Amino acid sequence: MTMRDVPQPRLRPWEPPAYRVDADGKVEGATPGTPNNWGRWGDDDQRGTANLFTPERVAAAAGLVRSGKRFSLALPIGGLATPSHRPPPLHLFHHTTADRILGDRGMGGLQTSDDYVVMALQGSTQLDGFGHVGAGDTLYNGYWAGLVSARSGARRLGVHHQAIGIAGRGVLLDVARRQGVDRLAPDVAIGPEMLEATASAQGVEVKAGDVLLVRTGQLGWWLDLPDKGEAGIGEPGLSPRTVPWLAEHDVAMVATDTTAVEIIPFEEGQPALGLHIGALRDLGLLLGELFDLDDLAGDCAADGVYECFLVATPMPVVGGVGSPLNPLALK
Ligand code: UVW
Repeated sequence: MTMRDVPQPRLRPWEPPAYRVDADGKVEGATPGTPNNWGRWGDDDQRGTANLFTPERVAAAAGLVRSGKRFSLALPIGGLATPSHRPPPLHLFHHTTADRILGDRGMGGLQTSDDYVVMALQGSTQLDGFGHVGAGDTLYNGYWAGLVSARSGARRLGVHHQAIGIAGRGVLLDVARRQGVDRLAPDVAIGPEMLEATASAQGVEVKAGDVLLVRTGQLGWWLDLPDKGEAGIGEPGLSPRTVPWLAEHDVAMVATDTTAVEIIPFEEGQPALGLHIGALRDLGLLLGELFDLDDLAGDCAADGVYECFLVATPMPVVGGVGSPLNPLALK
């Protein structure tokens, strides 16, 4: 008896890259796409558009809180199926009060419980860190994509650099409602003109340092689907054509109620992951995914106020390339 043959993994020819990486982890001579923010906050900047959350803007945004209403824009971690191509979170317990009741005398019989969560940091409502997506072997600010390794994590641009948090003026752009639908069809690519039209219909101006919350209705639709198998893989989202518009308005973050911010499958004629590359790599623009915007949107439609104080604290995972978030919108 012999063991069955296992097919050999496919191999491709490989040549060492034709560039050098300097002692700061930068690819020498690397050029970003246009527009970009490389060097804007210093050659060693690792926080990107989070620099736009200036003390003045944070204080002004805090002043938007009038009624004291609070909305969590997070999905529950566990308990519900979540639309992600990543495995669901694993919630494990080390010991529990039930163990004690059943006779385990550990910890002197004290009735305590401890638990763990094992999850993809990109698997729920989350922030994309700058180590998450690169192109042409480069990341934001010219850092080398080779700095993110399985052994060390992101040796530059780790998500822990965002630990002081996301805090600023949140602006909801309810594109679905503006289009008169519960959910945008999966083939709808949101371009700059749609963002502009939504903002003007809502009577809200997008300003520098804002967190844009773009609602497509996709997440609520997916959560209500009795048979998730019918969902398919397509979802509406931003077109890479919005990147110059986002740069021009100098927004600090864009978050959507979809898994990828950008339209999936990618828009015809646009590069794969073009929005991610233009935002994360070129602009150092924070991206938020799977934000649950429905309750906030209902409230904004009712009172006609589409701005809020938006606060979210990324977990300081050293060298992480993303972080789960529990964003709070305060009105
Ligand atoms: C990828 O899967 C590359 O991106 P995201 O999880 O940000 O949609």
